[in-house]
Amino acid sequence: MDSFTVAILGAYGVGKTALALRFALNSHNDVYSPPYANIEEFCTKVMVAGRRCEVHIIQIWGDDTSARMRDLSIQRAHGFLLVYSISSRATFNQLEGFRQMVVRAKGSIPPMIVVGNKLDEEREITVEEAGELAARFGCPLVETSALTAENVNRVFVDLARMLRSTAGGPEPVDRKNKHKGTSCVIV
Ligand SMILES: Nc1nc2c(ncn2[C@@H]2O[C@H](COP(=O)(O)OP(=O)(O)OP(=O)(O)O)[C@@H](O)[C@H]2O)c(=O)[nH]1
Ligand SMILES: [Mg+2]
Repeated sequence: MDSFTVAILGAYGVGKTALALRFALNSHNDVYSPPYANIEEFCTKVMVAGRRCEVHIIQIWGDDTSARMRDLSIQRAHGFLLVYSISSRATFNQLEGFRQMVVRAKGSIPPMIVVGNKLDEEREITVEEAGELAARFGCPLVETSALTAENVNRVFVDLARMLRSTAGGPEPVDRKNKHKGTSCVIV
């Protein structure tokens, strides 16, 4: 069975824990390490394209005081969700820094998805603006609501699918091309 570690990064309060819990508690998924024990880190299993896949979820903050722990967590993750809140420009502005943090710690550009959470709230960041940033990052954009569950399952399944298709290993930094054909998934 495929097994991936997914790290959720984003500013304080964007909904990292809410997204992880919403995904894990989705009735279609099978949480075998209960999130109640440690809501910052747990495993769930999910069907991806008809095959079972184990997803290990970790959450990461931008806290300077634990930079070393943070980098170690990033290093053991395979794929990344870079989360902001569509109702908070301050959280959107921090995405670039989170992406740099990942690329620096990994030494490569791993599969990532930009996630605009709190889709149920009043919008401060347009889809176009976020789409431009995601295109610059060379990764998809998906807007979600952990409150209503909209697109939450999809964002994890999409990432798992990306990880499966790049299972040969991440692209090295020196071969990166930030402007290569970007797929921008906007819902
Ligand atoms: N309206 C709305 N509220 C949300 C959504 N996702 C999370 N929240 C709320 O936002 C607040 C923060 O959510 P958390 O999941 O704790 O955010 P976090 O990113 O884990 O926060 P930290 O761990 O403190 O950095 C909580 O009050 C959540 O209920 C969403 O999609 N819509
Ligand atoms: Mg949290």
